[in-house]
Amino acid sequence: MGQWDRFLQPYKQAVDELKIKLKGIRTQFQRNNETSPIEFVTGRVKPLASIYDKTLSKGLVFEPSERLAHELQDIAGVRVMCQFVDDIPTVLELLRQRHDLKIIEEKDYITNAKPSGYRSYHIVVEYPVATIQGEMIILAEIQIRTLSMNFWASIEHSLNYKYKGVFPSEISERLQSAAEAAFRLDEEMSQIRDEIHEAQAYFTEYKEASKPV
Ligand code: 0O2
Repeated sequence: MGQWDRFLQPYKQAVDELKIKLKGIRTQFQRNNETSPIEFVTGRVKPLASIYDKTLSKGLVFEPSERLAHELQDIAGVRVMCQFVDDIPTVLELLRQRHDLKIIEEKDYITNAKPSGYRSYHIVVEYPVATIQGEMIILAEIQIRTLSMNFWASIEHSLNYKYKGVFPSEISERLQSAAEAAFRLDEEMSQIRDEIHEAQAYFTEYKEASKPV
């Protein structure tokens, strides 16, 4: 096993465990026939190429080290998608109550969107991973956002990759206006949230009732 594989192994474990735990929250709500504030969860260990880019931009040496583990807080990254903006504080509260992770930093890019138009709520957590050498505390970043924020961010991320952050002005303007549209979509959906929840509960009951015995 190479030194990078060894270094990244506990991050992979942290991502796998956090994904299972966060998906578990959704399952528990569903079992109680309650609407889940979590729609779906994804996670990834930062690819080596992105770790390399970030070490360059932060003036760090590209090698597995304590310093790198401390400075790059999103080597382990998990994303929680919610239907409504109001679900985000609910998810945060559920995470604050847990004893298996410790929130050490919060960045609210929803109240304060980034100049790009990016909106999301980020928390950095300390997460203990049990390894055969003993317990290791891993830093992980959890991004909590609505489906609409996620749609915008994933499109912008792909374009960013293509244009390396320097967008032609027309694309830049379209992205700004798409960010405003995504914001308005969240607002509109919040207005009819109760109606949507009722319809979803009805649909779930209907699906359960029509399952073959
Ligand atoms: P990837 O591919 O998702 O890993 P730093 O972490 O030092 O770069 P900062 O501002 O302290 O900077 O971190 P921040 O903003 O809390 O988290 C950075 C991550 O948030 C990014 O990771 C993206 O996932 C997301 N993000 C932040 N700003 C934007 C944006 O304008 N557009 C999009 N699409 N995503 C954003 P990476 O490493 O950039 O990418």
